[in-house]
Amino acid sequence: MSGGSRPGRVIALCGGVGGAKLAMGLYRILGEKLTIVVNTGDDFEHLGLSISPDIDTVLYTLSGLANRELGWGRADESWNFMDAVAALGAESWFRLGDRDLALHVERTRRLKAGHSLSEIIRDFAKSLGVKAEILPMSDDPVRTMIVTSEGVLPFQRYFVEKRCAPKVERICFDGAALARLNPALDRAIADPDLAAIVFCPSNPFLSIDPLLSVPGFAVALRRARVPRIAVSPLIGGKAVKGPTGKIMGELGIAANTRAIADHYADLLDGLVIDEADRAESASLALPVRVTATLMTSDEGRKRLARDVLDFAAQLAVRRT
Ligand code: FO1
Repeated sequence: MSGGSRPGRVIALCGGVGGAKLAMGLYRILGEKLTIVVNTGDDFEHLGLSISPDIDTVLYTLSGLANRELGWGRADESWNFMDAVAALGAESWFRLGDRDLALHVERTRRLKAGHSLSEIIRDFAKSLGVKAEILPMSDDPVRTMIVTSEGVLPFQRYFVEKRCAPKVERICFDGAALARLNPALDRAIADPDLAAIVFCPSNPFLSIDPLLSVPGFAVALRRARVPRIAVSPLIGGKAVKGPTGKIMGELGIAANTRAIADHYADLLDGLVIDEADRAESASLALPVRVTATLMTSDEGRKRLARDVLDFAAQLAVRRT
């Protein structure tokens, strides 16, 4: 994939904000040759609407509509609906912007009419001009539940309402045992043109584990005959944004790149880590690429994506 050769298909596994940044870098290079499998464990029903936060973050990011200040929702947003909801005394802890509402209302209408989430997202992507394939991990409901010191909390109650403050004891994925893997993922993995599988720098416990909890997902990844590479979400033992480091501490796991590699274990052929963690590379039992992983600009996203693809090409050569 390096040296200007034609890139093959890449599958990216992704949660919300951090993952979507690398997905965007990959999209700039690969266009329609990118398949993004997105976490739906954060999905929930709110104010009568079906919300899919991580899928929407990916859609908005790739279509250039993302709200970069908030890290979620749409740019150019107004909040008249939310103000009116709050004035009624209804729940306003989870904010839905006026423009953002369009996705939730139309998704809810179509789900009720019997369309699958995959079909709906395929159509939204087309309407928004996104050429990459965006796949919900499953069309069946999987709901991330956080077992905390304050009881069991549905994901968004923990993440948004409680601002990740309660101590995490365990994380469960309700519905996962019965969920069917998105069949399009099997097809993407079997694609002879497939060149790499990339675990975006999303929270492994909250954003990637829901994907791995769907029966058949980990098996499919193990069967893949292409390099599987993760980008560590940690820089100097801390997440750029979000509670990855805090949760690792609460679960009794050291917040370092070794723990990330151990977490994904035999699903990985290589790990990309930040310069700040270079000293840890000696303790890692798999091939490592050390580079700048902070993505503060579009150029930074594309540069990291290029690094990841170059690393994958290097690992592919080693296999042959
Ligand atoms: N995150 C917040 O911190 N506060 C919100 O009010 C909020 C609303 C929201 C609405 C639509 C959407 O797609 C995402 C939204 N998010 C909000 C982000 C989201 O809850 C999380 O960032 C993800 O679930 C974690 O990846």
